[in-house]
Amino acid sequence: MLHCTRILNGRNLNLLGQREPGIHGRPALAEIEAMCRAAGERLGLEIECRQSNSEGQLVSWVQEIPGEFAGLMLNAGAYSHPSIALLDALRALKEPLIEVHLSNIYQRETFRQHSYVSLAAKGVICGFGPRGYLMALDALAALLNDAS
Ligand code: CA2
Repeated sequence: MLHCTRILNGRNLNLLGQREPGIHGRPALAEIEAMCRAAGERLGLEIECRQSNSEGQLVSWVQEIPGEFAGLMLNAGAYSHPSIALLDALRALKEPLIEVHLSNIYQRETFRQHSYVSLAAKGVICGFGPRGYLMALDALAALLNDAS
């Protein structure tokens, strides 16, 4: 069974690969998305990837999940830490959400060590760089297969 899965990347993740490779890794977002699509084929997930720097746009894309997608993987970037709007949208979902961060947010500034997204997530993967996206897809595929 093919499960449609949305991958959302938030604020500044379009800059990946351009600066700070020590924190976020070297690959550009397009390369990470390509890795995810390839992994999706192996895992029975049809992947759709989107990125926005706008909180409202991310909220709208989350609101489109019911009826269209089986699950969501989200790296909201800096919106993870302050966005109650995003949390409210995520809490309305019945579909599983996996939160991903490239960096280990618990080793960074205290303001990054709290994520509102986590309150709505089935699980969180952080600190493994781009590989974390693949780990999250693996987890999502297992959850969706268990449920079907
Ligand atoms: O570790 C993560 O994945 C983060 O979500 C990345 C965000 C950061 O604000 C979160 O606290 C943790 C930053 C996204 C990318 O930022 C860049 C900025 C300049 C150059 C390259 C990437």
